[in-house]
Amino acid sequence: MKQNNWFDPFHIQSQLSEEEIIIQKNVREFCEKELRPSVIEMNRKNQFNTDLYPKFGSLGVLGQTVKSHGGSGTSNLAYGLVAYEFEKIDSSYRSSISVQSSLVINPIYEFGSKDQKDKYLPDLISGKKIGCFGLTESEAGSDPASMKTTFKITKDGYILNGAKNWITNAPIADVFIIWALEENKDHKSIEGFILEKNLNGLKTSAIENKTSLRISPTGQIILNDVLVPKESRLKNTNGWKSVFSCLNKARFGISFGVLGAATECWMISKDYVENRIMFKKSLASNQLIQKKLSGMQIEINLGLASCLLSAKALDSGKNVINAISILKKNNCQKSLEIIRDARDMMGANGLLDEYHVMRHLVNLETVKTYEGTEDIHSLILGKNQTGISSF
Ligand code: TGC
Ligand code: FAD
Repeated sequence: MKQNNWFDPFHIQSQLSEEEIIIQKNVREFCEKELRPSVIEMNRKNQFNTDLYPKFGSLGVLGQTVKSHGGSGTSNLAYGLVAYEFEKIDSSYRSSISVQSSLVINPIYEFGSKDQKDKYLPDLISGKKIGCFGLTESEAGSDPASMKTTFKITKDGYILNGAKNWITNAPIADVFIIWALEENKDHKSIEGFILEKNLNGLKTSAIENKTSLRISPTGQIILNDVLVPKESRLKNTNGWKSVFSCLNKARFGISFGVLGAATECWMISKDYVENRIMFKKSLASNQLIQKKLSGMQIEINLGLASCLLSAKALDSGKNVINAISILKKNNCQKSLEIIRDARDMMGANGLLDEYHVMRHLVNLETVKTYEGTEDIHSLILGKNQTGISSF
């Protein structure tokens, strides 16, 4: 029998292992049960439920590629599929797992001492503790090397001063990964520190009234003469390379994730136009509408096929830095275009939050900006192509 495989024309599902299929199915069921029913209300209230973290932990999606300390040791491809499923519901929920996994558990696992791993990883992987990653500052976004946060070496450890801004989870975090430059040094060596809440001189505040990614708590971290012991430094980092290696992981997840949001909006608008009667026939029977639907199908599937290729390359130990910049930039851009078309096809109803599409659209404005803006990824690719830095 001829099969109409319009949803998965490249047979991506057939490229997944049995384990990856099961993980994706379990995560999809979890998201439908635990996240979807309250997503509109949580977005309206600008609220995140911290009780979700232990549930994410039990589901095995925190630090899922880590092979010790309770991590499930899955493939990177499985991590991408999880991001895809979470972002179908809301980019905020994908952010909550991306930050904890790629930006908190990952640096501790890659660059931490045995004691640091034993102390922090089990609670972060189980979701008992929540983490955040402080790189950006008000005056140092795309160019984090201009940061003002410093550390000074003392006989007991380090003293940190500075202010981080736009930090996911800062207002709810127990564990803070903080990046700082050595005070008064010309060579400006970058170091990472693990800080805990309630330290003297560490304060956080929330950014209120975000119009995008409203479910995800975002905030500032103020460090005022924060004294931390020697053991707080991540000992095995190697300059900026180490910082960027954390970003690679998060950007990889985002590349899959945004396609989840786009797929969701594709399906919502497809259902809408199939059922909406205008000019005495269904909207779906118009050529212009079908062209938009096929445009969505094309870009989502090309995006997913490239994500699959890069995930397989990553899982076989290949360098995928350029692929990640291509995918972070292109998938965000294409997903935003798809979601705008979905909104348009639904007319006035597309503006209502109960149809979800507008929420995804404004969320993707954040996703396009964080983890390297769209233009910064163009410039990274340009630099790697020509050998000339245009920053
Ligand atoms: P550059 O000279 O290019 O590089 C310095 C050193 O780092 C190495 N490197 C990398 N290593 C691993 N992976 C990568 N992707 C790397 N990119 C560069 C590079 O080889 C070099 O090593 P070495 O040995 O030669 O010293 O540095 P630059 O200052 O010119 O870089 C500029 C730029 C613009 C690329 C970089 O600053 C950048 O990526 N800016 C964007 C900032 C950003 O993405 N911030 C993200 C903050 S975290 C966040 O947004 C979390 S949101 C999370 C959520 O809620 O989901
Ligand atoms: P800017 O760097 O000021 O950029 C403004 C514009 O100028 C952009 O269009 C950019 O592309 C363009 N631009 C910049 N430089 C150039 C250039 N050389 N050439 C041409 N154009 C250029 N950061 C963290 O460290 N941890 C987090 O957990 C985190 N979570 C976030 C959550 C949210 C909701 C948001 C919105 C941001 C978060 N960020 C986080 C910060 C994020 O990484 C930065 O916002 C991002 O890196 C961009 O920096 P910026 O906002 O200062 O923009």
